[in-house]
Amino acid sequence: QVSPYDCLGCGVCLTACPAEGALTMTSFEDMKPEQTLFDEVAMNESYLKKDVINDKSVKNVQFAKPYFQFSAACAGCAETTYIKLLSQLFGDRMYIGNAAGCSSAISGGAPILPYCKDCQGHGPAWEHSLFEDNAEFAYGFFHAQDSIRKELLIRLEAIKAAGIAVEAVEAYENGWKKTETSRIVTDALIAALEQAEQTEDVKYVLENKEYLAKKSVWAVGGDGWAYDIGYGGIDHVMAQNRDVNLMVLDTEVYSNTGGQSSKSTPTSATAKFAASGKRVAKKDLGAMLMQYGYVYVAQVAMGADQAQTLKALREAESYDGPSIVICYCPCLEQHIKAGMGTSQDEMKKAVECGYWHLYRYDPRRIAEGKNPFQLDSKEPDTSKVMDFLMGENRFASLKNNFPDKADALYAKEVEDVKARYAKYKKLAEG
Ligand SMILES: Cc1ncc(C[n+]2csc(CCOP(=O)(O)OP(=O)(O)O)c2C)c(N)n1
Ligand code: SF4
Ligand code: SF4
Repeated sequence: QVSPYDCLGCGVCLTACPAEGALTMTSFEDMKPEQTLFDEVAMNESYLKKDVINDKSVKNVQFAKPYFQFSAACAGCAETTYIKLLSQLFGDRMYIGNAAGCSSAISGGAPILPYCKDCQGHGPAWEHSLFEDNAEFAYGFFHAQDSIRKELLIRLEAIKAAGIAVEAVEAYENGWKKTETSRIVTDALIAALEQAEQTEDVKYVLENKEYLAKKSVWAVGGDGWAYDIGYGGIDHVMAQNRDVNLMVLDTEVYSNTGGQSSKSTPTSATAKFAASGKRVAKKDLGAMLMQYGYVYVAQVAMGADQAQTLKALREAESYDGPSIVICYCPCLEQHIKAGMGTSQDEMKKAVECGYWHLYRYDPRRIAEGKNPFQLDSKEPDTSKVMDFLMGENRFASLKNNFPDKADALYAKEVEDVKARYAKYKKLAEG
């Protein structure tokens, strides 16, 4: 059910819907009466059917409540699609640090805030960090939680020793860390303690009950943050081997300040500070962090493979260690010729030609004797790279403005693309 008052008319649903022709764009005036249905049915949580909601399939996860709704992003913006999905998966227990950038501007633009809570009062805790310290900022969330929980576990041991709610305490101690059981054992513990003798320790645990269930700590931000300004912090936090997750919304430029070049900008792309085309290859952030061996690293593009995106986000979150998911994000600043209504399709094209690759590096596989690196995208057809580049004015404009330099830079970009695939293929072969 679409909300006519909130639809931006971007047209992404028309190009992304797998049932071709199922959706048609019609005028706002015609659709206005539908708003009541949206407000009274789609937004009514009591109609959510718990049995159809699960996070294991793309279709089913869309029945889960998004805790990120109606942002002020550009129509067709891909950044919002990843944040929305993340919020559907973990929103009721998320702590988010958000680096300055489009994702913070669209998330914290008071008075219209897209983050929300559910009928039980659960929802993401969100805060805007500085541009340069977002990973450290989220790491602070992690440490605060960790310290409080250590004290809670000491109190629970004392409660158990006093013979109070022994079974519920044990179930909590064994189950709080697992995503699937955390909420269940926490609710059971709270219920048991509420019925128990109110000793000082019991009162302490109940006063701090909001900290009992497992939290999902995320640092979210753009490539300017992750590849450039905040990279030192990212490297430090990932190296600590603690349970902190990063989501990089990679638009390949500093989008929020008008499209400046970052280390993520690829060869031959034009951007501010790279008006005559970027000369050097895109930094391979994922490959750099894979070197630690204990960091979960994934690269995704929702429009190319929704199931792989879902899998990567779930794996990153469930990994009891540092994780980073790098998400390809078509953006207004890339000047896609076909328009932002094709932003999901553009991701598909990027992966088909090998401009972008899908992979997951899961350190848990090492203990199972398996290759931790899995290349999820198929062998690309690199003969289509030039078509892809010419479909976006950030590349195509180079030919008009610097005809003497363009061909050499395009050729270098094609070589960069091929070299990247060769590197990943080798990694996948073990
Ligand atoms: C230290 C510092 N330098 C510059 C800025 C201004 N600034 C705010 S957002 C931003 C660009 C963000 O780009 P990116 O991280 O790629 O995120 P995007 O907007 O693309 O999502 C800049 C330069 C700042 N806030 N702090
Ligand atoms: S995808 Fe775009 S056009 Fe389709 S319902 Fe959403 S905002 Fe409206
Ligand atoms: S400038 Fe790009 S990243 Fe920012 S809101 Fe617009 S489409 Fe999204």
